[in-house]
Amino acid sequence: MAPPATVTDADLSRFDQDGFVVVRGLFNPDRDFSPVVAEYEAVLSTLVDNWVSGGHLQHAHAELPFTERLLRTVTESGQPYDLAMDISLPQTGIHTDTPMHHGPAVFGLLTHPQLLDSVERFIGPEIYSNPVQHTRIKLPEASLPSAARTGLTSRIAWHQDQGVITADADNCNILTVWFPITEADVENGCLAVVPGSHQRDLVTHCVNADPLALGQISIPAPLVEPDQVPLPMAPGDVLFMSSRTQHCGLPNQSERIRWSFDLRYQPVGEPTGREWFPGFVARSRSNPESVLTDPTAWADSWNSARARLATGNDVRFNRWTDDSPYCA
Ligand SMILES: O=C(O)CCC(=O)C(=O)O
Ligand SMILES: [Fe+2]
Repeated sequence: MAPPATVTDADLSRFDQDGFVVVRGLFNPDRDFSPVVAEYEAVLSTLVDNWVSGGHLQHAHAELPFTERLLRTVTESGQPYDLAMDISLPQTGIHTDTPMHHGPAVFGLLTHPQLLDSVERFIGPEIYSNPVQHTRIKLPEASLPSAARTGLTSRIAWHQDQGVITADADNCNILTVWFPITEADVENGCLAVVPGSHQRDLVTHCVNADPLALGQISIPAPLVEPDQVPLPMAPGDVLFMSSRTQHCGLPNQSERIRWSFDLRYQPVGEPTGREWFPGFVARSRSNPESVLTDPTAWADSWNSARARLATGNDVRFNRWTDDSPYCA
């Protein structure tokens, strides 16, 4: 068997130069993703039970594997599923019962020792798990019911991750870590990036630059740099990306599901750009007792955040006001 992949010095130089690097075969998909898939099977079963009992769906399709079952039950019910599977909360409209998912298998991914070894190569040994972390399970756009169409389930317009956090974290070293659970290719909507764009500043983002991107905060077309490169990736591969690298998620024009996680890590002690959401210390040599190892405590931290945010205290995630001429 091949030795497990690691981040090499050449990978780090490429990251400095291009603003991203893909490390192939970092996860062992069978070993590392099976518990995650099993956890999401259970989440989907609960959703399906509710859709059936609510009269939205006739057949539970319990015999199908996860991705096929999701595709069938969502297209037949027309129901949204994204928040019930996502990690982070949405930016607005949080209620006491806003769906979210914080299961032990997802916590296991966030704290996966080999993933943290790799992250350590980029940001050092004091590692904080930033609460901007999502799973995006994208149906073919042609089959996606309109009620289920959100930024988590469809294409993602061009942006820099720095543009979607608050400005207090502008000088923080936040590393985006993106990896597919299913194959991700040009047809089903892999990421595309602009190599070297991280060497420039944050550019203007608008709230409604791209009508196909549902009010996502994104870079208006004239400010997206032309050298755009798609990044097909296989399960096991991991993309490490700077928060200033221009990137987008291509539309899923296939008949297959495209499922990925995007996580973020930064050195302990810096602002996260989402101060209302809970992060945690994932690794620390200087203060090992501060490391969170209990998935239940992690889930509890999100439960508390949701309860707090549901009281309606206004939080402001969006730094953009659309007053640039580019946003007209
Ligand atoms: O998965 C996608 O389509 C977009 C993900 C993204 O923008 C990110 O990981 O920062
Ligand atoms: Fe992004």
